[in-house]
Amino acid sequence: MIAIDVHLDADAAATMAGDVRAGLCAYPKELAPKYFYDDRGSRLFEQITELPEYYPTRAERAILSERSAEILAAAGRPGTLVELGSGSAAKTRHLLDAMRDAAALETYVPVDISEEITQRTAADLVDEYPGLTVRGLVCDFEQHLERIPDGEGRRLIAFLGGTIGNLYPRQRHVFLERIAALLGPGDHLLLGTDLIKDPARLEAAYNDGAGVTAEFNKNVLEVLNRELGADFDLDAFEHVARFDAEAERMDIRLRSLADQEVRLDGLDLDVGFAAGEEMRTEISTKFTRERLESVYTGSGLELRGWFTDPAGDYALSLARPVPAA
Ligand code: SAH
Ligand code: AVI
Repeated sequence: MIAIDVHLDADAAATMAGDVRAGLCAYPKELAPKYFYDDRGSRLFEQITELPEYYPTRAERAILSERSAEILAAAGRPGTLVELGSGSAAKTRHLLDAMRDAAALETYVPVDISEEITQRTAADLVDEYPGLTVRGLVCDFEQHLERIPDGEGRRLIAFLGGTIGNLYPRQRHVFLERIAALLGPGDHLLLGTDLIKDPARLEAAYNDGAGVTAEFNKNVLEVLNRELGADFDLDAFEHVARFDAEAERMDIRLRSLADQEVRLDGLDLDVGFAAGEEMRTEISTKFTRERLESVYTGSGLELRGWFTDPAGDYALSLARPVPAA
């Protein structure tokens, strides 16, 4: 059984228009990473996950393939898996397999801003897991978490891939507080986080030799051209990705290669870019266990389990709301 609720309506179009206007009129200019993910952006991200330089997906898959049964036991054998930013749910199969093997698997709830990939993922999963109910939600998880359907029984909310790292500290704090409020007694959060390591490896992961990350980054300009009638020339920008050691995050930008003016008909806006000017399109925060523990504590959550790959590149952590005293 598949039911997908789509909550990307006129409001979503207005939100995008407002966000983009504010971001392009700010100094320095900035665009939100959620706008990467139209169908092409989702496919480009899938290609990134297979790049030799991009280790986080392989590291997370290694943990899930080895330890899903242990993670699920620690999470109290949930029957419902809610996944935020689910994408293709490629690695999620390890969790679903372990739930099925424990005869617990009932419902999977993918939550993603990209409708195409969510529909494809839902269709694939009902074929692969006979009897599985898929109740998907296409929405902005920062705005519509409360639309996640209530389920019977114990739930695990998974947020994989390190996508939490794409939120600023303030956004992350609000988001985790809302997740804490969603978790009922016995429910858990399973969170994927990339860990701090040699900056050279971090920077290589976001500056791949094949140029796929550059294409993914520039895809946000394609999205604006289509959705907001803009005339960005993709060849007039270059991809930039640097590690900001102080903020402990990758800082991903598009740099204008010339003095240029861009027209956005949908916003009735003309925006000037100077040669060399950089516009941030994404941050990707890297964590330590200590830092994550303090992030959890500040949001009313407590760390209950810590699972890393053998190289210690990446961590999955299990958390639950701090029990009332
Ligand atoms: N979980 C997958 C995909 C990670 S890519 C993995 O680990 O490989 C990030 C995913 O989050 C994309 O599928 C994107 O569409 C989704 N996403 C990004 N921002 C979002 C938002 N604000 N609301 C809902 N989904 C979002
Ligand atoms: C989805 N997110 C966790 C990816 C990351 O690593 O921050 C997106 C990405 N951006 C460039 N490469 C991958």
